[in-house]
Amino acid sequence: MSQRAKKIDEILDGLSQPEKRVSPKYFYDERGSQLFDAITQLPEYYLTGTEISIMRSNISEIVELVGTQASLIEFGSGSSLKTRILLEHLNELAAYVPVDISEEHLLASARKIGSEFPEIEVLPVVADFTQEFELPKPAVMPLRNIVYFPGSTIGNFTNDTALELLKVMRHEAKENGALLIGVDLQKDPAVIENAYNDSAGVTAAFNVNMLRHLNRDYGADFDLETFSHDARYDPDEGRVVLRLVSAKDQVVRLGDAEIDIAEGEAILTEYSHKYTLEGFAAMAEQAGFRVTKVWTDPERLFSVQYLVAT
Ligand code: SAH
Ligand code: AVI
Repeated sequence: MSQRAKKIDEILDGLSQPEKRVSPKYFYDERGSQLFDAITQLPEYYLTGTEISIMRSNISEIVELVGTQASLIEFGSGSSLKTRILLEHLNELAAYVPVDISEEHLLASARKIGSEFPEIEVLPVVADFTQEFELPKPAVMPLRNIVYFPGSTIGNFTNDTALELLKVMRHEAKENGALLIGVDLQKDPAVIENAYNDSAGVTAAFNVNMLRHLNRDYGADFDLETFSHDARYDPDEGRVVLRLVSAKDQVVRLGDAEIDIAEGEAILTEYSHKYTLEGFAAMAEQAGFRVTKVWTDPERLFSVQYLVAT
């Protein structure tokens, strides 16, 4: 079965569930990656600015923990924005390995990083990191692997799948490796909800763009005008729920399948979990990591954490 046919099966399977859903990884075609970059610049989207300021304020300590001649493996690297802070300060990096599903965007970002940091070997990997994938071997033998997972992308996975993903990262970190991860924290629900309902409508465009991606690459015929963005914070579950709500009864085609969607019915497109420090540490421990350092901002909106393999 081709990769495309497998993905169509996966999408149809999600759309056949009692609560229709499509994995958030389908946000990220080239346009989706650009819209995400635009989200990071929004005044309401506190995550990126806060994480960058935490990284900058603590960079000496981070550099000391990472040590020399490490291989930096980034999951979901996007535009590698925050990585630049690390690359500017880390000593004698063995290699930088950005891993992302958004092919054109990853390759363009990796080329740019390569020209900005000619002394660093940049080895991009186009892969879905929830499936098995091979890591390239750097020319210089790394002394240790540091997995980097910024942006609180971990929050886009349910508890079970987040644990599985942390186990994959633990496997890649190997015996003396570590994980440097950005984790968004629970806080005033209004602050969180605002971040996913920006006044410029960029998050809405990002959400609806998933349907454009499904139309173009997987032969669907969603009428984009008939779906609207919905984002709410569920304090009991500690997560934002993103949905696309249909304005009418309709039938959508995808390959040979026909999907009935009722007026007011929603397609779940993303969860964005917000953690407590204790809750995240407990999950990480189950995956074979111990949290050794947590940096936060003065308002404790966001955290950057350093975990060692146990
Ligand atoms: N790390 C960046 C980008 C975060 S956006 C930052 O912190 O700003 C999430 C990134 O993860 C996107 O670039 C997206 O393409 C990538 N991504 C999401 N799901 C993925 C998957 N299953 N496999 C590989 N990459 C994925
Ligand atoms: C990539 N990820 C951590 C973002 C988030 O905040 O959950 C994706 C996003 N969805 C809407 N806005 C941003």
